[in-house]
Amino acid sequence: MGTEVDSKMDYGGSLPVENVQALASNNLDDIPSRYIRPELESDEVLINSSLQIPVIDMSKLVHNDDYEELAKLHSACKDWGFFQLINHGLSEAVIEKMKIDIQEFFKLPLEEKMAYAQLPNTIEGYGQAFVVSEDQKLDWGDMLFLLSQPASIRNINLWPTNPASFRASLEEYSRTLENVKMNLFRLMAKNLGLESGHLASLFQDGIQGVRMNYYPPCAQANKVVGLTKHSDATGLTLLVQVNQVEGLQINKNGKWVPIKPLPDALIVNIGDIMEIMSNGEYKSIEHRAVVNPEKERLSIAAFHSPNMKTMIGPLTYLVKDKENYKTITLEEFVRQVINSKLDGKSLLTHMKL
Ligand SMILES: O=C(O)CCC(=O)C(=O)O
Repeated sequence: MGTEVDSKMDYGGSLPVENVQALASNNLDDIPSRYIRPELESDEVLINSSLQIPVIDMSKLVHNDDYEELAKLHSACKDWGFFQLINHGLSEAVIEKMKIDIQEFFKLPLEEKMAYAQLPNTIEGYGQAFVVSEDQKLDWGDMLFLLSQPASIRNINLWPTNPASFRASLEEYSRTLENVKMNLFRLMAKNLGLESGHLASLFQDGIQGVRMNYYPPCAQANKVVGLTKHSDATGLTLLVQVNQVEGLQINKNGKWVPIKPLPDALIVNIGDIMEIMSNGEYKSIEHRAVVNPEKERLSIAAFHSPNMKTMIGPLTYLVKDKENYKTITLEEFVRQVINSKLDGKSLLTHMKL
């Protein structure tokens, strides 16, 4: 969902709410009403559909000019806003270490995890995000959100030391993801008709935040939601599903399409900032996470924003007839994101002209 900030600045945060993993461990007969989502009943989910997001092979793009694959990438960004990236260059071992360590972290007793709890009025650390009022509906999930790149913005006290390898795993994972991000921005710039380094220069030394999600099982899984429908506010998200439990769904023409992650693929999605910069040519798509009745689910989302001096608005070269979005500072944009509840694409709607 994209919540990166410059840690030196005070942007606001989320109200503290109950820990969902602890709540779920009580095997409740009645789920507290704040988690019950009656609106889910009317949603259409394409459970057995063969419809799937495109698969892009990075090895065909980085070393070779495969025009067919480049066109496929362009269409994935325009028509889907989501794709699976294979042969992305991130080593399997790096991903595996990260997956093991985050699973170990969420297994720790609550008191140990709470040593990394969000401080009041911040979004970093262990807790929940985007809770802005006492009567707001809540998600069936906890998270650990950490600013990870550039290294200078890290709040290292919030990086777990148990498991002992966690910090090294996240450091390596986050650093190598930056290469994937830069390669994608070069290719996307080419596809948009920009000079090939244009997007990469805006996102060079940009902010990366990693959100590690834990969704406990819920006996009444069809009544709760792990993560409310939203589009990611940032530029580009790179996501891995940690265990074999599926739960990510994207909104395609008003219907929910469950994503079936390929082993070793990264799931990539366009965020609001990229939609705005491309003046609407690329789309940030609403998505959500649903909960499994029997099994826990974990995912790791890495959000990428431009560097803090970047203005958020359509890139001049991409405004052909009409400018479709306002231009504001990244600081103002981030403040709006952090202090709003998740609500589909509502933030993007506010940016429309
Ligand atoms: O858990 C997932 O698969 C989706 C996570 C997500 O959308 C997010 O963290 O913003």
